[in-house]
Amino acid sequence: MPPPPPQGAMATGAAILTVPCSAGRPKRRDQRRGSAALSVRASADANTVTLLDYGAGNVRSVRNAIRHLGFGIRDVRSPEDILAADRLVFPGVGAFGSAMDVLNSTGMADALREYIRRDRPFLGICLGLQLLFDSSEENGPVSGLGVIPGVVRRFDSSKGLVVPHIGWNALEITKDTQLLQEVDGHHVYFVHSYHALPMLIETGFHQFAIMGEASYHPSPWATFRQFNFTQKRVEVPAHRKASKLAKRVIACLDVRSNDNGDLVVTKGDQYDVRDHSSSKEVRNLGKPVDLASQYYIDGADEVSFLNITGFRDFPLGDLPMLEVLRCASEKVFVPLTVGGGIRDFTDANGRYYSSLEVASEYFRSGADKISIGSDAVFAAEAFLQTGVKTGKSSLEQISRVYGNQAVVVSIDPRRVYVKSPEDVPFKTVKVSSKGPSGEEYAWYQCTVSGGRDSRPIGAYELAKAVEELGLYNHYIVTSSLAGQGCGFDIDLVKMVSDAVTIPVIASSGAGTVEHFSEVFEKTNASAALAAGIFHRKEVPILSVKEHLIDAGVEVRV
Ligand code: 1PR
Repeated sequence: MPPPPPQGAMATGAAILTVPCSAGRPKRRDQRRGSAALSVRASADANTVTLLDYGAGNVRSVRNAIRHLGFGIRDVRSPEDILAADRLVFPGVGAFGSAMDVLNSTGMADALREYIRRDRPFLGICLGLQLLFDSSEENGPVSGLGVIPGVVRRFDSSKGLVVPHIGWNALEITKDTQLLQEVDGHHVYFVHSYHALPMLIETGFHQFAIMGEASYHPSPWATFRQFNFTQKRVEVPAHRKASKLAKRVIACLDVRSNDNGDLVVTKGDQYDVRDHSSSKEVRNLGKPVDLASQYYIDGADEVSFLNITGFRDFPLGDLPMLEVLRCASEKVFVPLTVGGGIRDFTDANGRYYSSLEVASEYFRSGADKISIGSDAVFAAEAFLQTGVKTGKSSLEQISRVYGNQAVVVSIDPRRVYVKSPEDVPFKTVKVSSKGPSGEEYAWYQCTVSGGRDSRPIGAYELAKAVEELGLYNHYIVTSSLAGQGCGFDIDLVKMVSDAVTIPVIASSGAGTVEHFSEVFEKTNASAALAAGIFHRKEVPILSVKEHLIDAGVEVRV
């Protein structure tokens, strides 16, 4: 498997503590001393990296990166495995509180403190960095491992900052470090709502680096290559100038079985995926893994899979779909989002599966984020009726365990024209082109089950409700213009992206490169998603990016 190019580097949140040092160590509270009861086993093989994967998310691409560098992987099964490690990688995934619960209940928290106290090579990625701090505000305050004095705070969105900070951004490197050698000057991927604030005290470690905070990045190849699990130092000039957060171009693959039972990428014309010819076959636009890999090579900033029959079939029964995800995660080194059918489910044998179990299987199979459509509508409706946050909706359950940055809400509304805003109890917009009877206004009615059923809630009300539920994630705003090629629904995307501080992905309707610059110029969308235009090879992703650069929109190239 060829290594991905450096511009695909996805390394933004790591702490490295290496090289034994006895001087200058700060006084530590008792909990920082580690457990005397833990024994030390013989050292692990020098060609082996020990991986602390506590099962909360996708570390599949981290495994791929380590193997690519020629190392074997030893999984941590017990606290003793941590103490026996020659080099430890901790790709923390999920929410702070649940990760600390697992570390405390398994005795791994003490082992980690002890391992770091001994200044053994340690690479903490994202949450694996945050957990080293004293505490986090995430669902808390929650106490952390207390290795690094300081706290983990949520970004302040009150001044219009879009939170979570998601996407490809440049780094401002303020300290020489070999680790950032290959990513310097390139965009790297961030997904985080929280940032670590270390107290400025002597840490007692010779090499101590923090690269970004709290972000998740499934394939930190370039950083891994530089970490390379050795002590070699290379001087890198500091103080590089950072660029803006890049606008993203996302390729979306609607996946389902065709009539022969093969999983294919298809494309609906306003949700209708069957050919208009007499055969009425499901449109087959290619194989999911092949297309996803091609889009990654072509420069897609993210790839989304939608299991579009998931709303009626049980997604965990769809083993080929899970296999697609596994294979794609070995070839696609940008974030993978998967949606379709995430909800509570009882199978024919009466076995109950929570939406969390369904999502967990997607994460285990390689997803970095999951997207929820229908179930988010029901959760928002229930919340608006009762005003009560039950904590039981799929959104809340999954966010609690995997972190709210891992959950995307997919809004699938249809435009309903009205003569006046007073005609409906929903937020309306003055539309840029009038309705069939000259109507000047429209509201956007949410649908479920792949556009089949309309619900008594608008896209604006859904977006606000999800935000109030405290789910600071991400919206994909699809529209009934899907597959039309006549441009994004600017009125809809503007309405939603002006209403919330959560990043919005504009989806549906792209037919030319100009449609991409238009949506970024006229709305606050952070990303634009398209399907048909890429599947039908009408416009390559690179042409979209070149056009955006010419139009003055910053993108990752
Ligand atoms: O409701 O949580 O089970 O999620 C189901 C998901 O599957 C939803 O996001 C829903 O939009 C999607 N879905 C279900 N049926 C279809 C269908 O087409 N028959 N896809 C469908 C509709 C269209 C997008 C499309 C973009 C870009 N969504 O997936 O890729 O609109 O299209 P374009 O660039 O070609 O215009 P749940």
